[in-house]
Amino acid sequence: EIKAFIFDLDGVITDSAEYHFLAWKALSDELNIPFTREFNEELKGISRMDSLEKILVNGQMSGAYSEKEKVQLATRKNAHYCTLIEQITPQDILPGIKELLIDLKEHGYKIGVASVSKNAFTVLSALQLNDMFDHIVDAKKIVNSKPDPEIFLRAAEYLSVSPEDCIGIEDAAAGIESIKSAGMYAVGVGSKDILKNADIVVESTNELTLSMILEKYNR
Ligand code: B16
Ligand code: MG
Repeated sequence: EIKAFIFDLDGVITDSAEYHFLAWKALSDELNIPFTREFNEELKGISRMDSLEKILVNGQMSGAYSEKEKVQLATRKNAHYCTLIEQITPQDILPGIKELLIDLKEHGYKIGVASVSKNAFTVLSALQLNDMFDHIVDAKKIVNSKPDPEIFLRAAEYLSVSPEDCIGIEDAAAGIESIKSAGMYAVGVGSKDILKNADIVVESTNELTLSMILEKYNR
């Protein structure tokens, strides 16, 4: 019996995924490394340092920087990202999300956030959504980023529900993997081709309603 809903942040609650893209794109341009939207898909749900490594490997530049330099590059990307997210206001909550959260609360479901972003608290504060969640997992305490199930399992633990009673909502392939390996029901937002392993996929967040999700779940 479903007792909790666990949300990804970037790309599900707000489109901060776009700001991650812009910040990585700017860094890649500086380093003369190709960076496309298609490649960016592979970075969704991946931690900051792992993302940088993927970008460098893709540009055959991984050997060109020391560990210390890599940390500096990632810090530079983050500084740019932090400037970009200063623009975020409650108007940037993706369509249907606020309504869904209110509906979940009214029906007594627990609500969690499982974002590997170390900026998740800042983004949720800017959206004025912090109060809606029973628990926001602190990414700083997570060892393995998605697709590892760690962050979704941790969220369930904090919400005191077992994983099989949770529904996870994600926009990234790595995130869907994470939800499925945690033993939860996975709702994908985005393209069916990318989110192949989700139990259900919707194209846009405004299709996410409690009744639709439960209906599909109970089918
Ligand atoms: P930060 P999510 C993830 O957030 C993003 O999808 C991913 O693109 C980003 O690199 C990662 O957070 C780390 O973010 O650099 O802010 O710590 O999708 O799990 O909400
Ligand atoms: Mg995401």
